[in-house]
Amino acid sequence: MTLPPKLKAPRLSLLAVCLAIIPLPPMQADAQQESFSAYLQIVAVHARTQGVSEAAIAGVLGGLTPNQRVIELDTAQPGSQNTPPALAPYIAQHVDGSIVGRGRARHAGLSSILPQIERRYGVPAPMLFAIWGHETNFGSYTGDFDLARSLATLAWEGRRRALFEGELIALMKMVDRGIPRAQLKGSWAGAFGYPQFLPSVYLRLAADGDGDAKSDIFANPADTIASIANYFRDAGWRPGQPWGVRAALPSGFDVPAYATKLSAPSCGRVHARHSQWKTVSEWRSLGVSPLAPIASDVLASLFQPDGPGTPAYLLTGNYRVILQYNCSNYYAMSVGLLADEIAR
Ligand SMILES: [Ca+2]
Repeated sequence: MTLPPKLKAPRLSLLAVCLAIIPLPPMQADAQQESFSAYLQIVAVHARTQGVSEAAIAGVLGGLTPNQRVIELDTAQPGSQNTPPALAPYIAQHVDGSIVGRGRARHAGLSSILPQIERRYGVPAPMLFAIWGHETNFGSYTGDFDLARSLATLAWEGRRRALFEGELIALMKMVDRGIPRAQLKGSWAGAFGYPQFLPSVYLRLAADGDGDAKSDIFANPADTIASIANYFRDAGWRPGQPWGVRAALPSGFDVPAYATKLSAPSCGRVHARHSQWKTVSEWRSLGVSPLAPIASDVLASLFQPDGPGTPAYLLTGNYRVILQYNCSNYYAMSVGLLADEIAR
């Protein structure tokens, strides 16, 4: 998802991590001065101008009340920490033998269609299963918040009104496309289905993986895998490049000496932890040795998340694609490493 939120209720991951790094404006006092029902009338007007049917507007907005729990979850987002927590414990917890085993089993179960999905989208299948596994444990939890109520509450709350109102209207467009209103359940932050797409992402990128002309990311593994692949292709995945590789550093190598001088337009605190870009051959000439195959002309940044003496990685542009799905180094590193394990 290009935009932050992909949160689900039980786990504090996706949107939570993202929002932790995006400085939020303070709660707008005036945003909630209008009543919830008055605000929904405004949303209805905006939806009409975008061609949403009256039936979908009424179906989505009818009878909604604000969800206090959503506001509590949103305002309880962790603040920015000066020192990011160590990566290794997170990886140990999120890339264990059990999720690797489930990922390999899911991969094997879809093996007949994976070659064509890899050809069509150019993304290696293990990466797609790693995303699916991290998002919803392969569909075992997708959230049971009413999406309309969550999105309307977040929009009304006002801190990111443009984002969430757009998603609420996209939800109405899903109803106009024939998705039953009752099926619109997901995370408190508005993401849903096996890959935890936001409504706008669903409208743009949900894909059909099994050839039945439906793009069902609520219950169909093949469609889920194709949809994640479509997301990755759309986000600029470069076929044939790894997301990153482990790298050996010379003793005493001064990683901070190569700190980036760029500041990323969004999600800056995540990107600021990666070094300057250099080609793999330039890194080699500095003594940095990739420990897995990667072409010499590929641009990569160096990342040693837990400091001197701990694992270091050369990250390619494809790592940034994982970050677009969810802008967190913890998320992206665990997805990349899980994909490597599933592929092994
Ligand atoms: Ca399908």
